[in-house]
Amino acid sequence: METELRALAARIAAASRLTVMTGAGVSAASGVPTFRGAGGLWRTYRAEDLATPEAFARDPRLVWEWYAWRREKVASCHPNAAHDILARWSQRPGTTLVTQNVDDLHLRAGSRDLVRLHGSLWELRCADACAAGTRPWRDDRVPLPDVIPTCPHCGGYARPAIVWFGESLDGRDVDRALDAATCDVFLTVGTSAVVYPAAGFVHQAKRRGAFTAEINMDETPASSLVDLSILGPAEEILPVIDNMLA
Ligand code: BJW
Repeated sequence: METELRALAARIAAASRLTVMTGAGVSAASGVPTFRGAGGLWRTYRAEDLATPEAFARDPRLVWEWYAWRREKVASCHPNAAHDILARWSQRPGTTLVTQNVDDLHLRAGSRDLVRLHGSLWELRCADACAAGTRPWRDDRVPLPDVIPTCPHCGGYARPAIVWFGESLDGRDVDRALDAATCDVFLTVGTSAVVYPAAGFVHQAKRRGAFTAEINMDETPASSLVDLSILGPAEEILPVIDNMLA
């Protein structure tokens, strides 16, 4: 393991362009539930019932109750060592942090040049896509005053500014992530690598000649593709690599 970690640290030290893509596993040590695997959110709830536009159209109250619960949970969580180290690395020119996480813990840790592919739990937008309400607005209140919040512009329902299944990601975010896939080192951390288009970025990076690596508790579909697969918790592995860089 130490040889692998030293090899990765050497690659990172030499990289002009470093891209790190994270998933829910990075926030697990902060107490934010992951989606898949033991204790994952999808073990208790069906994605189709909660994280699709159809689910919101069918029962906005149920969907908002789920989001209110998650906002409350995340509000009491704090960035862990993995967020802190990635925030520090993000200050280095040429580094891009791409996340699938909606908890904003990378932002709270002070990350720069962050691409949030799937939106934020802390932003809302108009569910009817009224002209002024398509631009997300921030709302950190916990709890929100109304079970179903409304759009300040048209008075219709507001919804979480999160990318649900079957919805397109913001084209600008995808472009930034694809641009960052042209890099010297592409490191993927704490993601099950099954949700597209995010899961495809490491393939792009590899095709474009990047050294690719993964840090995860378990093997994923990306493990056999990457140059280096490191099994272990991100909040323990990243500090070891960071020490090797010092
Ligand atoms: C640790 C750890 C520790 C634990 N240290 N590690 C191509 C092929 C097939 C399907 C599709 C395709 N293109 C599009 C699709 C459809 C769909 C999709 O990908 N489905 C797959 C499930 C098959 N994609 C979409 O619908 C996307 N839209 C799109 O592509 O639009 C165009 C289009 C539409 C329709 C058809 C075709 C094209 C949108 C995806 C939006 C994803 N949104 C969600 C949830 C939002 C709800 C919410 O959060 O409120 O985003 S899904 C959920 O999964 C969430 C996450 O960001 C995302 C990824 O999960 P992540 O982060 O990987 O978490 P986990 O839980 O899965 O994994 C955690 C990992 O951490 C595990 O591996 C652990 O081992 C590890 N771990 N502790 C290190 N301490």
